[in-house]
Amino acid sequence: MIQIFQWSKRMFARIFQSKKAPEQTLKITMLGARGVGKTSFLAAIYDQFDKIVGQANLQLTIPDDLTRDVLDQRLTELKNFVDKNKNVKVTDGTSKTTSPRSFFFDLGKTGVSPSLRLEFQDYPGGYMDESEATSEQVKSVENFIRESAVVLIAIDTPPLMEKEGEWHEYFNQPETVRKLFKKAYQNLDSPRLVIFTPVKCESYVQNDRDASNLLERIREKYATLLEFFSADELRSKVAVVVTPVQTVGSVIFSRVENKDGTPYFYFRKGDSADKYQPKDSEQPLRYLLRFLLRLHLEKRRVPIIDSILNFFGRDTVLKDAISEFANGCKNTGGFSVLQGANLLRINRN
Ligand SMILES: Nc1nc2c(ncn2[C@@H]2O[C@H](COP(=O)(O)OP(=O)(O)OP(=O)(O)O)[C@@H](O)[C@H]2O)c(=O)[nH]1
Ligand SMILES: [Mg+2]
Repeated sequence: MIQIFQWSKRMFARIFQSKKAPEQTLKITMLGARGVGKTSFLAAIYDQFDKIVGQANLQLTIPDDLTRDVLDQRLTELKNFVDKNKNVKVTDGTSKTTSPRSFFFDLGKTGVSPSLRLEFQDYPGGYMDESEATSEQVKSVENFIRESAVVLIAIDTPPLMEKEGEWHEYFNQPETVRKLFKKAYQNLDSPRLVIFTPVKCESYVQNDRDASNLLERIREKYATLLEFFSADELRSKVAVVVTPVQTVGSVIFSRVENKDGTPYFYFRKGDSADKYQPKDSEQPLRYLLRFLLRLHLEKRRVPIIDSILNFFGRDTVLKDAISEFANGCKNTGGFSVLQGANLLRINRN
């Protein structure tokens, strides 16, 4: 039944999707160390396409077979591993990314050719790690950051929150992240959006008190990176937001086991019948479109995305649809704008 539904969904998407590719591409980098959950987060966006389709007269489609095949496979793996197990070890069930790869999502008005291509740059997290990657690999990640108007920093949340953050550095490598930004954002000539995206965060966003603890911990454990963004040269150019995404939705952290010095994080389902059900995975998209719209409204000249901004001017229906979608950005319950609210303001008041 589910297969028939998915097949019909895909056929409808293909019928409504013309072969014409969008003229404009927005580059987005997925930043994060090995295994933090970058590729699974992209799968969660894909799974929640329906939340965007039909809403606000917008639709997201996948233009190429490779993006679809890789994300379909990842979704099947994630669903199986949630369905079959009540207790889940985090390294189970899915494969690592072995080389840099772009994932393409096309965005446009419902029923017509898409207008804007979102290119998510994914890569093996090991490329960030100076101790094991070649200097070319580290350089390639630095270039991805420099060329992208938007960077998502995926944070593996349980190591950040559990055991006073004892395993945070081991898993998330915040210092490596800071060094990469420091190099990539030298002499920055145009505004950028940085989205901290805590993933696997189900246990930490269920009530306001937990969610504000999460925000506080991010402020504390990424303090040096945040200081860098708020320094004089960057403060007016870099907007920084936090959008926690529940990338599985139905599992919560249960325990850490230390085996020969290596920590393993385990999760469990509240109820063994619970299914894979990501939540809020469209929020980073809402924020990134809000950022683009603001730049357009300000009539800023932004070298890497100038043509996109002009394009909005020619298509007011698309602009209105994006504006409606962007108005749905959450700003409570762990969602927050840490810097550069003026780069995200789209309403007159
Ligand atoms: N419990 C839980 N596990 C997750 C979640 N998202 C990803 N995982 C698991 O975390 C592991 C790493 O996820 P990936 O998405 O492959 O991580 P990555 O950042 O792409 O890793 P590399 O490709 O090696 O850089 C996988 O075994 C996933 O099954 C989540 O939301 N909850
Ligand atoms: Mg990956």
